[in-house]
Amino acid sequence: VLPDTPPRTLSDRSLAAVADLIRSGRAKRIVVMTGAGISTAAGIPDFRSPKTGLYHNLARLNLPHPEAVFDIDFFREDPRPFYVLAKELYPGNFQPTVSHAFIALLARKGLLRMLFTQNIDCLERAAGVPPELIIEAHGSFATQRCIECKTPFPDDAMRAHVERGDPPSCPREGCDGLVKPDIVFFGERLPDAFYEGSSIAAQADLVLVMGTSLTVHPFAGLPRLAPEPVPRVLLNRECVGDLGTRADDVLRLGTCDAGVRDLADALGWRGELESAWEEV
Ligand code: CNA
Repeated sequence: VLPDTPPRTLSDRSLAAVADLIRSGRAKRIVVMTGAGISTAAGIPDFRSPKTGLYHNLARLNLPHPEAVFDIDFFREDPRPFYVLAKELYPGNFQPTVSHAFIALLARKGLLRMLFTQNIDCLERAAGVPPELIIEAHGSFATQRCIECKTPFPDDAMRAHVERGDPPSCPREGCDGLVKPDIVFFGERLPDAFYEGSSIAAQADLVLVMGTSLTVHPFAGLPRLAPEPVPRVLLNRECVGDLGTRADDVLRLGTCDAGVRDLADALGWRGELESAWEEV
């Protein structure tokens, strides 16, 4: 449904108007919501893009269905496909994109209220977004523990196991549970930080949604928490969620990187953005 009323906060539904809002100081609690699409340019496939998506490529792992790689019951039966994937996605193998650098720049300028990410690649931290401004809604590879007794497992040993594609088991005597990185599998509860932090989305004065299909709940409900007429900007290949239905929504369809560069141009930050990205 397209809005039939003019925008109330923005002068028009354009990135230039969004840039004016930021430059005038009327948007200084920016909430960013991201997904796999901000990392595809780094070489990490997303889930759902046809042909290049992770689900498409998981066929070679002999899974009953692609989502099984993130299914806790399947993991108990056979953790090896997950460890094949973990080796591919493990932090350190990839460099942040200019989209990650843009979020870090917002933080450096004191304009980032919070980044909610569904990604598990830790590229936000690598780009320099301060950890206290990141809510990793689906967890990350940063820590790991036994799936049965929850005993933590050391980082350096984990890295070695992942390198070898060899699922570790619990270091505690008497427990032979499997060890899994603290990333959220299907059916698992999201980290407390997500539930505790989601009210922050309601305090945003500008929302940026980037590189997500907004199909995984409860994350998919976050953009709706921003009250009207808070502007919501979508930088994505396709239209997603209810973005575009409100009078102050701005859609910039295309790659996230092209979108943030356009926004940086409109803000007069382009040189600063490119040099920040080069320094990452
Ligand atoms: P998704 O469902 O695969 O959707 C990705 C979205 O991004 C789609 O709408 C694409 O059209 C769009 N897209 C892809 N590339 C670009 C690009 N370069 N520029 C603009 N848009 C692009 O991924 P979601 O994140 O929405 O799904 C949630 C899952 C995916 C989360 O649980 C993640 O943990 C999981 N995931 C994470 C990673 C990662 O950490 N990098 C990789 C793959 C999957």
